[in-house]
Amino acid sequence: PPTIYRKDYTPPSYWVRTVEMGFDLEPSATRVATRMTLERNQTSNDKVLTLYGEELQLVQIRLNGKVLGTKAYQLKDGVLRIPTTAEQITLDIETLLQPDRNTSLMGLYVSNGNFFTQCEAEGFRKITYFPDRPDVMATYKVMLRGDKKKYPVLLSNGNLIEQGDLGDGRHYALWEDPFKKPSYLFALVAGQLVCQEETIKLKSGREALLQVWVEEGNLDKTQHAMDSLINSIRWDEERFGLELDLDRFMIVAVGDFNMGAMENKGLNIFNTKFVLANPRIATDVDYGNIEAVVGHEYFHNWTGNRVTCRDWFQLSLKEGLTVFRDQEFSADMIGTDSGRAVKRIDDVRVLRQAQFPEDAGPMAHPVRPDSFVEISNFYTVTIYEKGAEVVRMYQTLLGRDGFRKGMDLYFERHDGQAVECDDFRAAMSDANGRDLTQFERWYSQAGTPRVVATTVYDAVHKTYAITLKQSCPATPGQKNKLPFHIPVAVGLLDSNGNDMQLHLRGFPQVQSTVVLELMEEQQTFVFEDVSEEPVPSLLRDFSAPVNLEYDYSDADLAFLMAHDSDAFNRWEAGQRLAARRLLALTATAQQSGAVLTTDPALSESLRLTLNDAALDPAFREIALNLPSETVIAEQMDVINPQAIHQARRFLRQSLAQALRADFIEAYKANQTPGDYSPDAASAGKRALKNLALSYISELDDAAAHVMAQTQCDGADNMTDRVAALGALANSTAPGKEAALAQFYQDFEAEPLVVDKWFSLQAMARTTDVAAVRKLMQHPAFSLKNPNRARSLIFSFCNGNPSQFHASDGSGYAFWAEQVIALDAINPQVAARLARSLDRWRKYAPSLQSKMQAALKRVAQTAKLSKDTKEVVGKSLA
Ligand code: B3K
Ligand code: ZN
Repeated sequence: PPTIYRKDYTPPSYWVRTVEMGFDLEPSATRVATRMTLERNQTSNDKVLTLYGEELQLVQIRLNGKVLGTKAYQLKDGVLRIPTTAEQITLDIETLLQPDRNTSLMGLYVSNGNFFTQCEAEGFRKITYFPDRPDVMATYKVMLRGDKKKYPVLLSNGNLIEQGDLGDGRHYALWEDPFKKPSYLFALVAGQLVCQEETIKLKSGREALLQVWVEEGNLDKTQHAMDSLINSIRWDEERFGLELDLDRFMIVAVGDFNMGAMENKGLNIFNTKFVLANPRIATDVDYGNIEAVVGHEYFHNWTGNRVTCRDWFQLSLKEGLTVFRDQEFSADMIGTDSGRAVKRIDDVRVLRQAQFPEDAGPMAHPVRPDSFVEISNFYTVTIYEKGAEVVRMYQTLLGRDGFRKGMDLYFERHDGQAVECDDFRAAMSDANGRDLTQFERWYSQAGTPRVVATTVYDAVHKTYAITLKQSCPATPGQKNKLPFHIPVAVGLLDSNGNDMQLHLRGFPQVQSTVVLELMEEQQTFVFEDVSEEPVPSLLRDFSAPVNLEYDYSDADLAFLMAHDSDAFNRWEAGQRLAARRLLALTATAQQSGAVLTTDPALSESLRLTLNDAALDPAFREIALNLPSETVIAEQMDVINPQAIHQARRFLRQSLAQALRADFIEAYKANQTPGDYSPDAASAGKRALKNLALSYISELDDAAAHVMAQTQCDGADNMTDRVAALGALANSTAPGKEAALAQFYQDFEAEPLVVDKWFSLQAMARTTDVAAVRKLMQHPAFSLKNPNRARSLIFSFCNGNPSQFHASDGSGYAFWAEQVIALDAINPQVAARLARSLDRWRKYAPSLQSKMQAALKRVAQTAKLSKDTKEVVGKSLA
């Protein structure tokens, strides 16, 4: 398959002005009639109109009313070329689709008897031939026709203009979207659905109808999504002055979906996982995710839809920005400073857990990639999460008001346009009179920068010098990197643990946190009037997506853990201390016959945090969580998954022993009696309580078993139930099998909970490949449903490293089998799973060779999708 390059971008030869579509919905044969009016792009010299189509049965093409014979166009490899230079064209295209056989879940497909679409990035071409590229924007009018009993609800983008009966049991609905949009934002939904609705008044006084559509029987699970939508609308009005531009905004939940959700104009389509919630089936984390994803898709209405991407290389223009917006939204919804910090820590954890490894592996790519084979493979943590960090850095550099000015200018300049990441940077720069030329490198250079800090205190002159030195590892196709523009937020703690007032040489302002701008390879920043040697608090609030190294002593870290006014760095200090300990234990565990030993200093520091009533429970929970096996793995030259697992388990067990009484106390003190509420304070208490349970359960003794069993039996909400079941699943408790069976029986009818049941078993310590294979035999398992495949297979391959990396290579053989099986069903899902062996070169040679063999086995499979081919090809390269 060909590689597409950013440098090859050319504007389209024709603009599409209007699109009218008629759908005759039948699962096995849907007829689509499309009429588009096109206008020649005066700046183009291309004498051909180019359209794209995939897996379509072409019935007829008419140009200005005349049927086109096969000699009047060229159709090859999904590209339809019509030679023409006419100024205005009306093109009619009729296609025939088989939605019920569409298991890729791209284009038009059937899920549980209902019709849904997914068009981003290039799914519209599975519906009709079209100039399916984001810089071609048109207004759409859509006529849906179908059986009235089977498809009583007919939805598309925009406003409902007309509906009625057709006779012979069929009916129709006509929809019109007043805003011009790229084809990737087209959507239709048809089927047996019901909705919760609400009318709200927007800031301008206009009214808007909000609906959340679900299958019958799920109406008791829509309130939280509706609340989240209303909160999102209010937040965007307040924070960015952006109002909903439609009279009607719909969210529809579907059980078969490739990713989280999709921001189709006025008709967002969601994975059920990010809509359905009530205390019985959803955890606190689910509630938080639903709020974030509802917000994310809603915010796309401005950042993505009103202003969209010129080409798919600019994907982070909308995704990085919209993730930043949803992160800020979630933080504001919690409201407290400490809650904001916990949210920030959570986001950074995701970055380190998933994006840092990506940036260091064979699929590393810049936030604005230079090339791709299959764009679906580039909906990555780099585009999304690192992209959000890049947007956050503007705010760090320009301040909140400066950032807002930049946003306002961005919309003033580009509303209704398809633009580039550079346009966003220019708006930020121009609105603030700031030179952001060098900042561009965050978009063009891949890899996680490394910043090494060294300090010198001069007691005579009372100066404190911080030298920062940056570098960036080579990534595929990028050997040498130029210096980035890195905001490094810094504070200095005096010996009492208080923030010093900082006098940075050359800067008039005195503050307790200063943002140093590192622009050269190496720079020294000097603070004056520093009365004693401070402990530096570096990269506060994680002000840049870099690896910051500084030679802290254990005592420094314990001191920062106890005193730093920056909550992020309090957490960070604890993580550094724990990572240091885990790496040492891992090194020991690799020597045969070695004995692992405990570290009283670390447990004492953690005890202080655990028992510090001045800290929010949510913060204490996150601070007591040790760095994950994946995060530790990334810090090793050669990864040994079993040794890491052994070390981490040992440390958890020894903490459980040392702090048992404290954990029991925390468990008791953080009960949440009364009706369940997902608010941040209650969720934080549950999180700390369940963290205590999970530590106590590491001891795997009778008392721990009773505790977990009691909670499992008595829980009145999913958060507590699943936490207790997880503890049991990882134990040798006598009631473990019965508890698992009971859970399944109780929630058999709730697919999202059955997913949890699979996932928790997939990640349990004792679950090996054989056990996963056995679970695949369960009647509820299916490879066709992405959520289900993810819950078992992905959870095992990505979430159970010590078993997946079994020394006999059985995990890899299993992985290859599943990638191949999935690829025949759903290339996007398969290509995601294919990423699990990304880091194969970092393992010991004996494992490496087995991983390489598995990768080769996949690569050599006949009829592999280009999605999976690109991933395994790059891994092996
Ligand atoms: N924009 C969609 C992602 C579409 C992925 C297509 N493979 C969801 C989102 O980011 O909001
Ligand atoms: Zn998005």
